[in-house]
Amino acid sequence: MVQLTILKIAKYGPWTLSLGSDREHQLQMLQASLYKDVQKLFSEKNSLVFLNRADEFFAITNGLTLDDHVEIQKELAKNFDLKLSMSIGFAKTPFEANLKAHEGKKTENFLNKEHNIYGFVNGKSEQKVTIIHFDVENLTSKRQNTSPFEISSMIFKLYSKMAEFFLGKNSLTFFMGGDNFMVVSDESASKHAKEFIALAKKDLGVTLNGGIGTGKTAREAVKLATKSLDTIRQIRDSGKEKPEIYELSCF
Ligand SMILES: Nc1nc2c(ncn2[C@@H]2O[C@H](COP(=O)(O)OP(=O)(O)OP(=O)(O)O)[C@@H](O)[C@H]2O)c(=O)[nH]1
Ligand SMILES: [Mg+2]
Repeated sequence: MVQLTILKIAKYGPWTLSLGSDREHQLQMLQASLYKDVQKLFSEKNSLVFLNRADEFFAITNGLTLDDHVEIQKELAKNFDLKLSMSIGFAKTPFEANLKAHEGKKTENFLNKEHNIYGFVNGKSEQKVTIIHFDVENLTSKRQNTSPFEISSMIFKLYSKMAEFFLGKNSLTFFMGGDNFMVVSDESASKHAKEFIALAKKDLGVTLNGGIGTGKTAREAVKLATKSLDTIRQIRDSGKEKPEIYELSCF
């Protein structure tokens, strides 16, 4: 079971208008500081937060209870005038957990009205999450004869293809910066990762490495996924033939 929490700034649209038209720099600073606090508060509870269009975040919250969410809302209220809504969902796959969270908000299924928390919470019941950390092989060499903006264009094409492919596998893809992507996956991560690595090579001429991690919490899964990716690099740098994917699990 994967549990995720969708965080959204409440009544953000009308509030942004209240700032007048010289507002973009203020909005960017607010979004960056909000992200920093949200990542800090959730990661302290062994979750991990993924940016989704800057005014919305996806936290993978395996093992977190409703009380944990209330605690985080109270902390955020100390630092920000704006309020966040939280919608929690859990399911066998990340995409279905996202649907449950969405349904909880849409049908106003309150878990805690005072703190704007909706949805369905699994808390400390059976939890398991698999995350794939993808990284482009040797992007540094591409920088020699391709300009920064053209690199970005290629990375976003790759992001678009990856998001679409993994959505078809009930999995959620996030861009982490640089040439890094993370996919919150279902249980068939290695099969799907291999398929996508072949597709990216065929359609975009991009070589990817995929580190896979399975843990009880998001932080544990991400730690193992990144360790897997670093293991691929170590094998490559030792002169041996590198595997395309590598997998570690705490189970
Ligand atoms: N989010 C995130 N970004 C990273 C991480 N490691 C590196 N980066 C970013 O990715 C960029 C590219 O670095 P690398 O992927 O190490 O460089 P590379 O030339 O592609 O080398 P290899 O991936 O080892 O083939 C860096 O400039 C960082 O911005 C990571 O673990 N997480
Ligand atoms: Mg790379």
